[in-house]
Amino acid sequence: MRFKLIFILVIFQMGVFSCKEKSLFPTAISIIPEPQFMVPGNGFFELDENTSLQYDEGFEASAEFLKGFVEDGSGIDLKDGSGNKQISFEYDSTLEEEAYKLEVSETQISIRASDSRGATYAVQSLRQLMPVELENGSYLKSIIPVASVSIADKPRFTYRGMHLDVGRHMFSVDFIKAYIDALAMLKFNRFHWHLTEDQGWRIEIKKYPKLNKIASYRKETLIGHYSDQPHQFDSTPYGGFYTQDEIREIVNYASDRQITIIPEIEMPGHSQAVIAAYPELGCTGETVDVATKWGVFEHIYCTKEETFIFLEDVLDEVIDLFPSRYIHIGGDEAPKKNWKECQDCQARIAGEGLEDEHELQSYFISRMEAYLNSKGRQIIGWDEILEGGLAPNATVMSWRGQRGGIEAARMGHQVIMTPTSHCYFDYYQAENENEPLAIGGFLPLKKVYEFEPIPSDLEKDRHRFVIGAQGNVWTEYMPTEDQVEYMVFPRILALSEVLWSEQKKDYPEFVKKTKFFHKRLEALGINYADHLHQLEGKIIQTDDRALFEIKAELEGARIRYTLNGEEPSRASTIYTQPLEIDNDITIRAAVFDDSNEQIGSVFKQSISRHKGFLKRPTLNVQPHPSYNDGGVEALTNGISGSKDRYGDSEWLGFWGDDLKIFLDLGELKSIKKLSTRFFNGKGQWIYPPKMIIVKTDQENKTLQIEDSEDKIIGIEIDLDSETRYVEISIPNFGMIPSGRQGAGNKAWTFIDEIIIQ
Ligand code: TNX
Repeated sequence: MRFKLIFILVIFQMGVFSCKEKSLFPTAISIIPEPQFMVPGNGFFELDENTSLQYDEGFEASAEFLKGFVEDGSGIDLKDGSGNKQISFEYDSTLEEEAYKLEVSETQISIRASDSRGATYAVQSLRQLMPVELENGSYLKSIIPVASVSIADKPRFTYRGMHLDVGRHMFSVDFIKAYIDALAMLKFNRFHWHLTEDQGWRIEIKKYPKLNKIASYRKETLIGHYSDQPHQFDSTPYGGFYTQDEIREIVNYASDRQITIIPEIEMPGHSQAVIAAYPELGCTGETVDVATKWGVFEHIYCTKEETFIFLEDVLDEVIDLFPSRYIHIGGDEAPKKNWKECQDCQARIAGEGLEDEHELQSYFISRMEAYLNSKGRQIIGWDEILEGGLAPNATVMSWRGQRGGIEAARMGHQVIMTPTSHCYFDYYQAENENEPLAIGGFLPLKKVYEFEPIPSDLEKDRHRFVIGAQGNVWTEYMPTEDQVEYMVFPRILALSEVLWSEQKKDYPEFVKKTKFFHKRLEALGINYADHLHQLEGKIIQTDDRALFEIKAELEGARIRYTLNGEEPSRASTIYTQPLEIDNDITIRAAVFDDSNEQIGSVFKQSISRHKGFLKRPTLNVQPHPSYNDGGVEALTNGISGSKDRYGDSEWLGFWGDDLKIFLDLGELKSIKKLSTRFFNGKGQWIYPPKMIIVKTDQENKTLQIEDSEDKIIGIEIDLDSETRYVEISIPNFGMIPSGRQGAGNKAWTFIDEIIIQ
């Protein structure tokens, strides 16, 4: 027996340490999110049918969870009580809330915490020390080796959230539970459940049956992307809702896993489905359909008394179902057009002595806040609730960048950071041409990992108001559960580290851990996206030389490349050092495995050595911090941006600014043409400018830019100048017109390379 055991352990160690992909495995111990303090020990605890389980009062749920996990995973039944090989849960008053200590030695596993949350997080870490086969019951051996380790851990932020929009598309109760399981595994503690939308109302409300008869169903759904013209529909009714019984079941399920569900009931905007059911709650009384396409709609709740009675009744049922102290009441994207033309709303403005419709929105939110406060609850709202005056006790979810969050924190309000730039999991995650259709944008794993929820320009004494961050999963373009998983995993792993772990970031190490974690996701049957074999490149400038460096996500990968227009193959040159850019070049490269097979997709990059190449531009304003990954250098680095993802490091974004770009070519040059490109993503508030003005030492030319539906607006200006200086003026498009997504907000300008020939 003893011999057999040693043999098993040797095999196990070989599996981990001397596996073919040796460099891919950081160590036998790989936990996500990274614990604050962790020291690996020697040897293993051998968990088997002689292992006993003992716990102090208050730790029943976490101990039961562990027992269930081990039994379902391996058939091993942990015995109750103490023994000479035991797992113990002990109360330790010296530890902070949510903190835990986990010690694994050859003779015992000891967990210490001061509350059940800490104990649960200890179990989630312990789970990741066990073989992945336990995740699906396929572990057949009679001993589970658990690597010795000493961990002392606690979270960085108290709010660690993930969101899911079930309005645009709806998912089964089982899926919601699996989503909650995944959140729990990664030590998230808030699930923001977005339950109401223009396209569907998803919560049973007994007092208003038409919400579930009418508002929960739409007659059809848009096919393809919103920007594809003309719009086409699938002629298939879609809908449903969660019954109150199902909701209670899910709330309890989450609570057992230390997750609080924050329900969102949107107001005053994103409420067209309700108005379809109860037209009297809108301003016009018109009968409208539940929305069948995406975007922002003008039919919003009217501010007459009836609306407030309705919403208070709805919230009464909501707070009965959800014990959460926080209730999210939306507040985003509420066009004011109908309010401007509505007698009731205008009378409300006059009667309450309000300045305008923005103050009316603030009145709306504050009134609902007062109602919820009277029931012992607090509100969360999207950052638009700052406009027209913030409700006194509101927590702000900052999504249009971090500015709203900064403003709220300065006013002493709690803030949850969820900027589109780093937290929108509905954006593309890879350059791959065959990625599934997504709303737009570009948010690769690395960018999520690099997210810092505390803005660098927020004063130190305000930091404590930023209670955490959240990943948002808007489902316009995610009709299936598989696709939700694809968009969420593995980006959620990166976000879990942002929220939990305090130590210095180490992306290469994180990528190795992600690779390791993929196996657990596979065992769990989670459809994750695998882009770990993708490449990225950057220009390195040394004195008078320009070099191009290629890097793989996983360190040590074998990269082969071509410069002759051919696809890389097993015979192509192996990349060993940065490549000289002495001309216009196009590099194609890919990662090859040990047997010389290509893994991952081909990376392709063209670099243009034009007359402005690497001449550092000067700008009157800096790019918006959310869209400034490449810095202003990106304008002249010879590289154009993606053709459909504006969030990459080549596209610079400016929000509402009139732009002036100065270029010093260093000496007199004869130039014939200036070309550049603007991104056109009206659904994401991105508009090309209406004109561009170019001045050289000798010329002054203006080009009017025509509106179009093309995603990229390329412009070319013919010139005939001997010039050293070039000045480019790009007035911002202005306010987004009514009827468009983001109406009334300033438009974004996105520009990539400025090519001078
Ligand atoms: C903006 S974020 C929205 C959602 C969309 C999302 C798409 C927010 C508060 N509103 O209604 O689904 O963009 O990325």
